[in-house]
Amino acid sequence: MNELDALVDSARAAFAQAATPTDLENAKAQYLGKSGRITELMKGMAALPVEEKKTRGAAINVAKQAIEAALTERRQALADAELEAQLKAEALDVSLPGRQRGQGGLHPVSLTLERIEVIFGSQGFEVAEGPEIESDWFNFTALNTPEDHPARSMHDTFYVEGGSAKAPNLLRTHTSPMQIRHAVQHVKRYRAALDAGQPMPEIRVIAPGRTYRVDSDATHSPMFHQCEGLWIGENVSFKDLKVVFTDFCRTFFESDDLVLRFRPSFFPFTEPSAEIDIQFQSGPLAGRWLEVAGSGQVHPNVVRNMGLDPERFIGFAFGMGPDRLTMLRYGVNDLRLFFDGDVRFLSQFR
Ligand code: 2NL
Repeated sequence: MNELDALVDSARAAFAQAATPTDLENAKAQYLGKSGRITELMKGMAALPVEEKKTRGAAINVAKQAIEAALTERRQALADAELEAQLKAEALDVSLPGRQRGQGGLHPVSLTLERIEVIFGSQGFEVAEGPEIESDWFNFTALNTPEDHPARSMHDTFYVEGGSAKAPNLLRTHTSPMQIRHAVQHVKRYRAALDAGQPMPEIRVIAPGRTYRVDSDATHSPMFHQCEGLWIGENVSFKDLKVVFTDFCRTFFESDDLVLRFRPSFFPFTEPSAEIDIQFQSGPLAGRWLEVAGSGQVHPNVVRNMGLDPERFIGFAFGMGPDRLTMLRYGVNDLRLFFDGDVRFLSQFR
C-alpha cells in the first residue's frame, strides 16, 4: 500500500474513533488543518521538479478528497446518532393511560330542584328566587303567623345582626316569603286593572331554595331545602291543587301506580290546611303512606297582605321538602349524607 492510501486509511480510522462532534473536529485538524498531514504534504511538494509536482499534486488531491468524504460521512453519522438518542430520551409512551380529569356533576338535591322546576314549569308555574336573609314581616307577619307563635322563638329561628327589634333580620325558615314578594310585585303590576275591576292574570309560582331552622339530627339539618308553590286566581279551588299535585307526584316519581291522600292539618297561613301523603301501589316503597307536602287554601289575611281582596281572590299553596323527596327517590336513609360533601356519595349521582 502506498503512503497516501495509508494516510487515507488512518484518517478513516481516526474519524471512526471520534465519538463526539468535538472529537471529530480535533481529528479533522490532524489531517486537513493548517499544520495537518495533507497540508504538510502539499508544502513538501515545493522542492519537486515540475513534472513530478503535477502527478504528486493530483495524487495528494485524490487523498484529500477521500479524507474529506470520510469526514462528511462521519459527521452525518454522529448527527444521526445524536438525533436518535434525543428522540429516544424524549419519547412519549402514547399507550400509557391518560391523567384522569375529575368529572363533576350536579348535587342530587339540585337534580331534584331541576325536576320540580321543569314539572311545575310545564303546568304554567314561574320560578321565583330571592334573599335567604329575610325580614320578620315577609317570613312571619305577612304569613299570618301570630307574634307569640313558637316558630318565632330563638330556639327555632336563626336571627342575624343588622335588623331592628321591630324588623329583625333572620334566615328564612321557609321560602314562602319569596312567594309574598312575588305576589306583591305581580299585584303592583296589575294595580290599575284591578282598581278598574278588570281581570288580573293568575299568580302561579314556585319558590325553591335554601332555608334554615335551629334543628339537627339524622332527619333534620340546620340548612335544608324547600320548595313552595302558590296559585291565586278568581276561581281556583282545592280540586286544582289535587290535579296539579297528583300530576307532579306521578311525573316526579315516574309512576302512575301511586295514590294521594289529603289529611286535615293546621298552618297559620292556610285555612283549611292539609298534609299530602302518597302511597305507591307497587315497587320497593309500596303500601306505606309517605308524607310529601303541606298544603291548604291561602288564608284571607295572607291574600290581603299580597294586596288583593280576599272576597275576590282565592287560591292554594303548598310546601314540600326537596331533600326528603330526593331521599325517597334514590333510597337514601340519612339526610346528612347530602351535606357532608363526601365525593364517594355524591359521585353516585353523576
Ligand atoms: C310544609 C308546609 C306549607 C304553605 C306551605 C304558603 C305560602 C303562601 C301562602 C300560604 Cl305565600 N301558604 N305555603 C302552605 C301550606 C303548607 O308547607 O310542611 N312544608 C314542608
